[in-house]
Amino acid sequence: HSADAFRTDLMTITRFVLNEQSKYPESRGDFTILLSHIVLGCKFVCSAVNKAGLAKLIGLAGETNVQASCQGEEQKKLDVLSNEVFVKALVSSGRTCILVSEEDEEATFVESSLRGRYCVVFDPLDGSSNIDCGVSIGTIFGIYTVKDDGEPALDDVLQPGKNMVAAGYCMYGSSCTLVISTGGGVNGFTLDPSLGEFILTHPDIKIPKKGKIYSVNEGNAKNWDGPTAKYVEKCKFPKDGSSPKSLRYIGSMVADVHRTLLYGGIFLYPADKKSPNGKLRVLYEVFPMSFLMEQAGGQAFTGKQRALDLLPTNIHERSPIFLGSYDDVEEIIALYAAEE
Ligand code: AHM
Ligand code: MG
Repeated sequence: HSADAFRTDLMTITRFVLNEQSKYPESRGDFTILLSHIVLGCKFVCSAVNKAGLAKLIGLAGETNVQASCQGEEQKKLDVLSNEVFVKALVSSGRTCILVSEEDEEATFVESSLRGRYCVVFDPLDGSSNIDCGVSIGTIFGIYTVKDDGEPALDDVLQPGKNMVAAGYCMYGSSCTLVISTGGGVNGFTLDPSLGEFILTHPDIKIPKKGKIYSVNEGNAKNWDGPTAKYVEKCKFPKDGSSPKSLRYIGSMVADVHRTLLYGGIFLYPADKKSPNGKLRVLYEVFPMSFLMEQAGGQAFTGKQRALDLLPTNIHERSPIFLGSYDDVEEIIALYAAEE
């Protein structure tokens, strides 16, 4: 009967979140409104990404730039466009007060007439190196509530990841998939383009306890620290009689994390001699993905501590990150502990 139920009783993301929020008697629907504005941003970016390959044909990038570095222009446009759409959608929701975007140097403080209780940190279009060849890219977001009723300040977004009230990503891939957690597990929704609605397709996602895949940019191996190098060596030449792991690396965090969540395994963006803090940004990359991993039963570790315990001091701060299946991350934790 369940197949039938799915076809005629569609669980849209709005309906799902309304159901969840109704468990809290004090809920005023603010979160649902905020989320519907995030969803609008995702739908817009999805449609823009899908048209990007046709840009020359339909004149999306503008006629003036056709000869020169048309590709570069389009790419820049898509990043900037996505950011503008998200910022405007979030501000106009009337539910936000501080926005931090990977695209903007400074945080945006929402003017008082439109101000709400939520702070949103986001990367509007992550995986920029993959745009021009049609490989999956995504949006990542995390949501905090302001600490108190005082004047909003940067401190309201410089909170540890464990304080997030929700986190998620939208992947623009072979289908458009939105994965979100509000702290009670992880759920995945797929955009039905004919309806323009995200429908629940991946209820209560749990990451396998142990996986068979590792995901890392091995081109950086020469500069890795001891534990990272030892771990990857173990993946390739296990000494306990188990089979070697497979390597999968897309270079889009959203796509690599999405596969890790569904299939299990580990995603690494470690520190190296050139970048002692790794590459990925704490607020809008490391925290949301770590939040989702923990909610799905996995772990996220920085090389020093549980990722969600980190207290950021700068909105664009970076951190090394190891996340994925519980047992796989446990191994890397042990290797770092042995270092000390
Ligand atoms: P970006 O914000 O410039 O797109 O960089 C972030 C991306 C992540 O999506 C991905 O995990 C990582 O950079 C890949 O980096 P690298 O090319 O160094 O392997
Ligand atoms: Mg990014």
